[in-house]
Amino acid sequence: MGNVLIALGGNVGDVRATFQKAIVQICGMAQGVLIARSSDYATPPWGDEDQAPFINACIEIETGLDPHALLFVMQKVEQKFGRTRSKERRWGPRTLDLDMIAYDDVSLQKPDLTLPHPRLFERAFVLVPLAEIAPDRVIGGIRVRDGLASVSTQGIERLPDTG
Ligand code: A4P
Ligand code: MG
Repeated sequence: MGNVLIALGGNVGDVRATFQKAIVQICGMAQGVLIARSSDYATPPWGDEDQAPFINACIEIETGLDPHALLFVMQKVEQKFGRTRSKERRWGPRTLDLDMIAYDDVSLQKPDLTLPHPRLFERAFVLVPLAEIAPDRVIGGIRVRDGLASVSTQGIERLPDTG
């Protein structure tokens, strides 16, 4: 079984409801078990700042799939929730974005999959939820809590549980 950290993001539609359904789908399709789920956070848009705020969260799962098979599942789930990559701009608005942050300690540089995720430590919107569920995890030589301490978390707000 592989232990995997996945970041979720979106800023179109009822994103929190989408996250709930997407997590169920990922676990079902990935022969997976949900180990941990962060809170949802409202986050200022990063990269392309001219768009609505995002909601972000992170999950930890265990899966019987290898990294590429899991990426395929994640892309299927993105599509299911209305994501059409051809109509999007880079870093622009989207219903659901799923990024594989880390898969065990696998290090991989393929055209379609880089592990760990190369922009993790630039992104407070990933580090804040990740630090909630895996503060002591070391990814690419950096402890998550130390990575978080070196970025600005301005404007990021934890959302109350929906129950
Ligand atoms: N790919 C390579 N490695 C991975 C990996 N580890 N996990 C490839 C997932 N995919 C990986 O993905 C482009 C390609 O990356 C995929 O085909 C896959 O084979 P994409 O989701 O279309 O990515 P993108 O939008 O072009 O770029 P990138 O850097 O992945 O950006 P994001 O993270 O998807 O950016 N601001 C806030 N506050 N919160 C957000 O969630 N998200 C974005 C979107 C911009 N600003 C944001 C947020
Ligand atoms: Mg992405």
